[in-house]
Amino acid sequence: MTETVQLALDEIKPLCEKVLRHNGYGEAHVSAIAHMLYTCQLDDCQSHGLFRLLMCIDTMRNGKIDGNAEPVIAPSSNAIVKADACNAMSLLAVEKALPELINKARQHGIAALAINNCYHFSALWPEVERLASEGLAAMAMVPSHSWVAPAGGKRGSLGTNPIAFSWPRPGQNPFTFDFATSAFARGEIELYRRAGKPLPDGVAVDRDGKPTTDPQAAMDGAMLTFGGYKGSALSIMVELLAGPLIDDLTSLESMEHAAGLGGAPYHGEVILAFDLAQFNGARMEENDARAERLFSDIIDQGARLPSQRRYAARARNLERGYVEVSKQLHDDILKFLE
Ligand code: NDP
Ligand code: PYC
Repeated sequence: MTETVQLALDEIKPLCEKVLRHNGYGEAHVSAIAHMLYTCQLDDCQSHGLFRLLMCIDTMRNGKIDGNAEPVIAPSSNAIVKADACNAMSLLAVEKALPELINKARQHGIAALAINNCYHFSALWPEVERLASEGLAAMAMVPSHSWVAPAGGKRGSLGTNPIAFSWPRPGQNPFTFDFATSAFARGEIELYRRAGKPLPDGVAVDRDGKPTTDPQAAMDGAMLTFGGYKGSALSIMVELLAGPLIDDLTSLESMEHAAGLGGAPYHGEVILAFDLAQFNGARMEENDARAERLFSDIIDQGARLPSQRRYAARARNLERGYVEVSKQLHDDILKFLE
């Protein structure tokens, strides 16, 4: 069994902040990144919680990222907000640009935020849930590195390309999903490798294009999309909407940019926001009730909604006041303070 350590909730952010600061991130980025890591760890998102601190530090050590850049939000008269992260992590740009996205969605009914020139390591659900907390439905997408083979192929062309969606629900947590379009996120494969566990079938092929359950062979070979050609097509859509549409890099280009160094992929991000009030006018209540009827019909038959596990984990961790992380990860994080 994996050895774990308990981290009190009020220890998590200070630990992340100390490590990020010690490794060259400026205060504004320290705060934005630590907040994201805390938020994900609180919900037991093991692949994109504290584990991603390792990717943040690797990225800094590779020497290409700017740990102090101030994002620039361009003024616009249409429903598109453009934010230049200026070669920093994406999160500060998102934090600065979301208020303008919310304004524009309320003004136009639908609006888009394009973030350019960012390193990206994080889960997307906190961003779409922030918009849901404002009464907006939202979607977010990013490419990553070209680790994933298209359906029918055997070498990486596509990224792990997550899609997140959130729908606000009056008086309760939103309906949210957030997953990679690859069968497994890269972070999940890394966790299997660290734990010395074999992958399930259908996640990856090795360098020779043969199916593999060995995490290292999977990382050296190519990952597969979920749902065969359907996941593959969705992944291509993410490449297009969060790449050429917003004048930024595809996962292939992000991989080239990395030039063999590790660290976070470098590309853009697109976030869409929909104002339910503008779409519905006086019929908001009826349409909220119709959405709720659908959710009830799903739950009543014993199925669960996405994010229910996460919300339950959050409630449990808040109640007990700590999270559990693997000792191996905790030790690795502490090494970054040496
Ligand atoms: P998972 O496969 O762990 O889960 C994805 C979603 O499906 C969650 O919303 C989850 O809800 C839901 N879900 C899982 N099981 C069920 C079920 N039985 N019934 C209903 N819903 C279910 O996600 P991934 O490993 O693909 O992605 C994990 C994270 O990694 C995401 O947050 C993603 O944004 C991030 N990521 C980031 C990338 C980047 O480039 N920045 C690249 C790839 C991934 P619940 O949480 O409640 O279980
Ligand atoms: O888990 O696939 C992943 C990932 C890529 C970049 C950040 N996370």
